[in-house]
Amino acid sequence: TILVIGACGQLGSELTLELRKIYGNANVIAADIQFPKQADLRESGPFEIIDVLTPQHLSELASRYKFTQIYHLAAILSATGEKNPKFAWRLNMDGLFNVLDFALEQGVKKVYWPSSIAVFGPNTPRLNTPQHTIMDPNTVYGISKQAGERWCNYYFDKYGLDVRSLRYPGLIGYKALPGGGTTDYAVDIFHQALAKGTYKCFLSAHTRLPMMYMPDAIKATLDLMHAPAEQIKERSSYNLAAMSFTPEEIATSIQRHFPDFTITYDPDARQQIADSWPQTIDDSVARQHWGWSPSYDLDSMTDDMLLHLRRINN
Ligand code: VAH
Repeated sequence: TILVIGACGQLGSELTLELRKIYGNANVIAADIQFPKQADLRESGPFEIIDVLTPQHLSELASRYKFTQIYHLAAILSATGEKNPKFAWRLNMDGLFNVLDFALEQGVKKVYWPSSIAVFGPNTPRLNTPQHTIMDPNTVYGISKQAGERWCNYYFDKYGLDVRSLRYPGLIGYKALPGGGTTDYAVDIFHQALAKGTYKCFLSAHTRLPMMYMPDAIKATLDLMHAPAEQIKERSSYNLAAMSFTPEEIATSIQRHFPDFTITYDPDARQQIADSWPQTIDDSVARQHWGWSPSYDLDSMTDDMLLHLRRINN
Protein backbone atom coordinates (compact mmCIF):
# COMPACT_ATOMS: atom_id res chain seq x y z
CA THR A 1 0.00 0.00 0.00
CA ILE A 2 1.19 3.52 -0.81
CA LEU A 3 0.64 6.49 1.52
CA VAL A 4 0.49 10.03 0.08
CA ILE A 5 0.78 12.68 2.79
CA GLY A 6 -0.29 16.15 1.65
CA ALA A 7 -2.64 14.59 -0.91
CA CYS A 8 -4.80 17.72 -1.15
CA GLY A 9 -1.92 19.91 -2.32
CA GLN A 10 -1.10 21.09 -5.85
CA LEU A 11 1.37 18.21 -6.41
CA GLY A 12 -0.15 15.72 -3.96
CA SER A 13 -3.58 15.68 -5.59
CA GLU A 14 -2.17 14.98 -9.06
CA LEU A 15 0.34 12.42 -7.81
CA THR A 16 -2.38 10.57 -5.87
CA LEU A 17 -4.58 10.29 -8.98
CA GLU A 18 -1.64 9.07 -11.08
CA LEU A 19 -0.51 6.54 -8.46
CA ARG A 20 -4.08 5.20 -8.24
CA LYS A 21 -4.09 4.63 -12.00
CA ILE A 22 -0.87 2.63 -11.70
CA TYR A 23 -1.34 0.75 -8.40
CA GLY A 24 -5.13 0.62 -8.11
CA ASN A 25 -7.43 2.97 -6.15
CA ALA A 26 -7.63 0.89 -2.98
CA ASN A 27 -3.82 0.59 -2.78
CA VAL A 28 -3.14 4.33 -2.55
CA ILE A 29 -4.15 5.96 0.73
CA ALA A 30 -4.53 9.72 0.42
CA ALA A 31 -3.92 11.64 3.64
CA ASP A 32 -4.03 15.30 4.59
CA ILE A 33 -4.91 17.64 7.44
CA GLN A 34 -8.30 18.32 5.88
CA PHE A 35 -10.77 16.56 3.62
CA PRO A 36 -10.26 17.14 -0.15
CA LYS A 37 -12.49 19.61 -2.02
CA GLN A 38 -11.65 17.84 -5.29
CA ALA A 39 -14.35 15.27 -6.15
CA ASP A 40 -12.09 12.95 -8.17
CA LEU A 41 -9.66 12.81 -5.25
CA ARG A 42 -12.47 12.15 -2.73
CA GLU A 43 -14.23 9.57 -4.84
CA SER A 44 -11.29 7.66 -6.30
CA GLY A 45 -10.02 5.91 -3.16
CA PRO A 46 -9.42 5.86 0.62
CA PHE A 47 -8.86 9.17 2.40
CA GLU A 48 -7.47 9.63 5.93
CA ILE A 49 -7.34 12.85 7.97
CA ILE A 50 -3.95 13.06 9.74
CA ASP A 51 -1.66 15.70 11.17
CA VAL A 52 1.90 14.76 10.20
CA LEU A 53 3.04 16.55 13.40
CA THR A 54 1.27 13.84 15.44
CA PRO A 55 3.24 10.57 15.18
CA GLN A 56 0.32 8.66 16.75
CA HIS A 57 -1.76 9.44 13.64
CA LEU A 58 0.85 7.64 11.52
CA SER A 59 1.10 4.62 13.83
CA GLU A 60 -2.72 4.39 13.92
CA LEU A 61 -2.71 4.19 10.10
CA ALA A 62 -0.07 1.45 10.30
CA SER A 63 -2.46 -0.59 12.44
CA ARG A 64 -4.79 -0.75 9.42
CA TYR A 65 -2.47 -0.65 6.40
CA LYS A 66 0.90 -2.17 5.50
CA PHE A 67 2.77 0.65 3.72
CA THR A 68 5.48 -0.16 1.19
CA GLN A 69 5.97 3.41 -0.12
CA ILE A 70 5.36 6.87 1.34
CA TYR A 71 5.18 10.14 -0.64
CA HIS A 72 5.58 12.94 1.92
CA LEU A 73 4.40 16.14 0.21
CA ALA A 74 3.02 18.14 3.13
CA ALA A 75 4.89 21.43 3.61
CA ILE A 76 4.49 25.20 3.89
CA LEU A 77 5.75 26.81 0.67
CA SER A 78 8.02 29.83 0.20
CA ALA A 79 5.68 32.82 0.34
CA THR A 80 3.42 31.46 3.09
CA GLY A 81 6.49 30.38 5.05
CA GLU A 82 7.78 33.96 5.24
CA LYS A 83 4.52 35.00 6.92
CA ASN A 84 4.85 32.26 9.54
CA PRO A 85 8.55 31.30 9.74
CA LYS A 86 8.53 29.28 13.01
CA PHE A 87 5.50 27.20 12.03
CA ALA A 88 6.88 26.65 8.53
CA TRP A 89 10.13 25.35 10.02
CA ARG A 90 8.26 23.13 12.48
CA LEU A 91 5.88 21.60 9.94
CA ASN A 92 8.54 21.16 7.24
CA MET A 93 11.18 19.67 9.57
CA ASP A 94 9.28 17.84 12.34
CA GLY A 95 6.89 16.53 9.69
CA LEU A 96 9.85 15.12 7.77
CA PHE A 97 11.42 13.59 10.90
CA ASN A 98 8.12 11.92 11.84
CA VAL A 99 7.81 10.42 8.37
CA LEU A 100 11.45 9.26 8.15
CA ASP A 101 11.27 7.62 11.59
CA PHE A 102 7.86 6.08 10.81
CA ALA A 103 9.23 4.69 7.52
CA LEU A 104 12.17 3.09 9.38
CA GLU A 105 9.92 1.62 12.09
CA GLN A 106 7.50 0.18 9.53
CA GLY A 107 10.16 -1.13 7.15
CA VAL A 108 8.79 1.02 4.32
CA LYS A 109 10.72 0.19 1.11
CA LYS A 110 10.82 3.63 -0.54
CA VAL A 111 10.12 7.20 0.59
CA TYR A 112 9.68 10.24 -1.65
CA TRP A 113 10.23 13.77 -0.38
CA PRO A 114 10.18 16.91 -2.59
CA SER A 115 12.92 19.51 -2.48
CA SER A 116 12.97 22.69 -4.54
CA ILE A 117 15.10 25.23 -6.40
CA ALA A 118 14.43 27.23 -3.23
CA VAL A 119 17.46 25.45 -1.68
CA PHE A 120 19.60 27.83 -3.78
CA GLY A 121 20.23 31.41 -2.70
CA PRO A 122 21.72 34.78 -3.69
CA ASN A 123 25.30 33.47 -3.98
CA THR A 124 24.37 30.39 -6.01
CA PRO A 125 25.37 30.71 -9.71
CA ARG A 126 22.04 31.71 -11.25
CA LEU A 127 22.58 30.38 -14.78
CA ASN A 128 22.79 26.63 -15.40
CA THR A 129 22.92 26.06 -11.62
CA PRO A 130 24.94 22.85 -11.04
CA GLN A 131 23.92 19.80 -9.00
CA HIS A 132 26.67 20.57 -6.45
CA THR A 133 27.16 24.26 -5.72
CA ILE A 134 26.84 27.04 -3.15
CA MET A 135 23.49 26.88 -1.36
CA ASP A 136 22.59 29.87 0.81
CA PRO A 137 18.77 29.90 0.86
CA ASN A 138 17.26 32.97 2.51
CA THR A 139 13.65 31.81 2.90
CA VAL A 140 12.53 29.55 5.75
CA TYR A 141 11.10 27.22 3.13
CA GLY A 142 14.46 27.05 1.33
CA ILE A 143 16.36 26.56 4.60
CA SER A 144 13.98 23.73 5.54
CA LYS A 145 14.45 22.11 2.14
CA GLN A 146 18.25 22.37 2.40
CA ALA A 147 18.19 20.87 5.91
CA GLY A 148 15.70 18.25 4.77
CA GLU A 149 18.05 17.20 1.95
CA ARG A 150 20.86 16.74 4.48
CA TRP A 151 18.66 14.61 6.73
CA CYS A 152 17.38 12.44 3.84
CA ASN A 153 20.98 11.80 2.85
CA TYR A 154 21.78 10.98 6.50
CA TYR A 155 18.89 8.49 6.83
CA PHE A 156 20.08 6.79 3.64
CA ASP A 157 23.76 6.66 4.68
CA LYS A 158 23.17 5.81 8.35
CA TYR A 159 20.04 3.62 8.31
CA GLY A 160 19.82 2.50 4.67
CA LEU A 161 16.40 4.12 4.17
CA ASP A 162 15.70 4.36 0.43
CA VAL A 163 14.49 7.99 0.40
CA ARG A 164 14.54 9.83 -2.95
CA SER A 165 14.05 13.49 -3.82
CA LEU A 166 13.79 16.07 -6.63
CA ARG A 167 14.47 19.82 -6.58
CA TYR A 168 11.28 20.90 -8.36
CA PRO A 169 11.11 24.17 -10.27
CA GLY A 170 7.83 26.07 -10.21
CA LEU A 171 5.04 23.61 -11.06
CA ILE A 172 2.12 24.49 -13.30
CA GLY A 173 -1.06 22.43 -13.63
CA TYR A 174 -4.78 22.83 -14.27
CA LYS A 175 -6.15 20.21 -11.84
CA ALA A 176 -5.25 21.90 -8.56
CA LEU A 177 -4.44 25.42 -7.44
CA PRO A 178 -0.93 26.10 -6.05
CA GLY A 179 -0.53 26.56 -2.33
CA GLY A 180 1.31 29.74 -1.41
CA GLY A 181 4.43 29.69 -3.53
CA THR A 182 6.37 32.38 -5.37
CA THR A 183 5.79 30.71 -8.74
CA ASP A 184 2.00 30.63 -8.33
CA TYR A 185 1.65 33.53 -10.77
CA ALA A 186 2.27 31.08 -13.62
CA VAL A 187 -0.93 29.21 -12.71
CA ASP A 188 -3.01 32.28 -11.76
CA ILE A 189 -2.27 33.91 -15.13
CA PHE A 190 -4.17 31.18 -17.02
CA HIS A 191 -7.25 31.44 -14.79
CA GLN A 192 -7.26 35.24 -15.09
CA ALA A 193 -6.70 35.13 -18.87
CA LEU A 194 -9.90 33.07 -19.20
CA ALA A 195 -11.89 34.91 -16.54
CA LYS A 196 -10.90 38.53 -17.14
CA GLY A 197 -8.65 38.76 -20.19
CA THR A 198 -6.02 40.51 -18.08
CA TYR A 199 -3.62 39.65 -15.27
CA LYS A 200 -1.84 41.77 -12.65
CA CYS A 201 1.42 39.92 -12.02
CA PHE A 202 3.12 40.00 -8.58
CA LEU A 203 6.55 39.55 -10.18
CA SER A 204 8.27 41.99 -12.58
CA ALA A 205 8.20 41.43 -16.35
CA HIS A 206 11.73 40.04 -16.71
CA THR A 207 11.81 37.70 -13.69
CA ARG A 208 13.16 34.51 -15.18
CA LEU A 209 12.41 31.35 -13.18
CA PRO A 210 12.77 27.61 -13.81
CA MET A 211 9.32 26.07 -14.41
CA MET A 212 7.77 22.72 -15.30
CA TYR A 213 4.39 21.50 -16.51
CA MET A 214 2.74 19.14 -14.00
CA PRO A 215 2.68 16.06 -16.31
CA ASP A 216 6.50 16.36 -16.52
CA ALA A 217 6.81 16.70 -12.74
CA ILE A 218 4.68 13.57 -12.27
CA LYS A 219 6.73 11.70 -14.90
CA ALA A 220 10.01 12.72 -13.22
CA THR A 221 8.75 11.64 -9.79
CA LEU A 222 7.59 8.23 -10.99
CA ASP A 223 10.70 7.68 -13.15
CA LEU A 224 12.85 8.44 -10.10
CA MET A 225 10.81 6.16 -7.80
CA HIS A 226 10.72 3.29 -10.31
CA ALA A 227 14.44 3.41 -11.10
CA PRO A 228 16.60 0.64 -9.57
CA ALA A 229 18.10 1.89 -6.25
CA GLU A 230 21.68 1.56 -7.53
CA GLN A 231 20.97 4.22 -10.19
CA ILE A 232 20.01 6.78 -7.53
CA LYS A 233 23.44 8.05 -6.56
CA GLU A 234 22.33 11.50 -5.36
CA ARG A 235 20.70 10.95 -1.98
CA SER A 236 20.22 14.61 -1.11
CA SER A 237 18.03 15.67 -4.06
CA TYR A 238 18.31 15.87 -7.86
CA ASN A 239 18.30 19.09 -9.87
CA LEU A 240 15.38 18.90 -12.31
CA ALA A 241 14.53 21.22 -15.21
CA ALA A 242 12.22 21.58 -18.21
CA MET A 243 12.05 25.28 -19.13
CA SER A 244 12.63 28.79 -17.80
CA PHE A 245 10.50 31.80 -18.65
CA THR A 246 9.53 35.31 -17.54
CA PRO A 247 6.02 36.69 -16.94
CA GLU A 248 6.37 38.62 -20.21
CA GLU A 249 7.18 35.41 -22.12
CA ILE A 250 4.25 33.41 -20.72
CA ALA A 251 1.93 36.35 -21.48
CA THR A 252 3.18 36.31 -25.08
CA SER A 253 2.52 32.58 -25.26
CA ILE A 254 -1.06 33.11 -24.01
CA GLN A 255 -1.55 35.90 -26.56
CA ARG A 256 -1.13 33.27 -29.30
CA HIS A 257 -4.63 32.15 -28.19
CA PHE A 258 -5.98 35.45 -26.82
CA PRO A 259 -4.45 38.33 -28.82
CA ASP A 260 -6.23 40.88 -26.61
CA PHE A 261 -4.91 39.42 -23.33
CA THR A 262 -3.00 42.04 -21.33
CA ILE A 263 -0.62 41.78 -18.38
CA THR A 264 0.39 44.46 -15.86
CA TYR A 265 3.12 44.23 -13.22
CA ASP A 266 2.83 45.04 -9.53
CA PRO A 267 5.76 43.27 -7.77
CA ASP A 268 5.18 42.41 -4.10
CA ALA A 269 7.30 40.73 -1.38
CA ARG A 270 7.59 37.62 -3.54
CA GLN A 271 9.86 39.53 -5.93
CA GLN A 272 12.73 39.35 -3.42
CA ILE A 273 12.24 35.59 -3.09
CA ALA A 274 12.25 35.12 -6.87
CA ASP A 275 15.40 37.28 -7.18
CA SER A 276 17.24 34.93 -4.79
CA TRP A 277 16.55 31.85 -6.94
CA PRO A 278 18.32 30.53 -10.07
CA GLN A 279 17.15 31.48 -13.55
CA THR A 280 18.11 28.19 -15.23
CA ILE A 281 19.04 24.79 -13.79
CA ASP A 282 21.56 22.17 -14.99
CA ASP A 283 19.80 18.80 -14.61
CA SER A 284 22.37 16.75 -16.56
CA VAL A 285 23.04 14.52 -13.52
CA ALA A 286 19.36 13.42 -13.39
CA ARG A 287 19.49 12.76 -17.13
CA GLN A 288 22.65 10.64 -16.75
CA HIS A 289 21.64 8.71 -13.61
CA TRP A 290 18.01 7.74 -14.35
CA GLY A 291 17.25 8.98 -17.88
CA TRP A 292 15.27 12.14 -17.13
CA SER A 293 13.91 14.14 -20.09
CA PRO A 294 10.97 16.58 -20.14
CA SER A 295 8.18 16.58 -22.75
CA TYR A 296 6.68 20.08 -22.47
CA ASP A 297 8.00 23.53 -23.35
CA LEU A 298 6.28 26.89 -22.76
CA ASP A 299 4.02 26.89 -25.83
CA SER A 300 2.94 23.22 -25.59
CA MET A 301 2.22 23.74 -21.88
CA THR A 302 0.16 26.88 -22.62
CA ASP A 303 -1.79 25.08 -25.34
CA ASP A 304 -2.58 22.15 -23.01
CA MET A 305 -3.43 24.33 -20.00
CA LEU A 306 -5.90 26.46 -21.97
CA LEU A 307 -7.41 23.40 -23.67
CA HIS A 308 -8.21 21.81 -20.29
CA LEU A 309 -9.21 24.98 -18.44
CA ARG A 310 -11.64 25.91 -21.20
CA ARG A 311 -13.24 22.44 -20.90
CA ILE A 312 -13.45 22.71 -17.09
CA ASN A 313 -14.93 26.24 -17.27
CA ASN A 314 -17.56 25.45 -19.90
C1 VAH B 1 7.23 27.85 -4.21
N1 VAH B 1 6.08 26.48 -5.88
O1 VAH B 1 7.08 28.80 -4.93
C2 VAH B 1 7.06 26.44 -4.81
C3 VAH B 1 8.36 25.97 -5.37
C4 VAH B 1 10.31 26.57 -6.81
C5 VAH B 1 9.02 27.01 -6.28
O2 VAH B 1 9.21 25.55 -4.37
O3 VAH B 1 7.51 27.98 -3.04
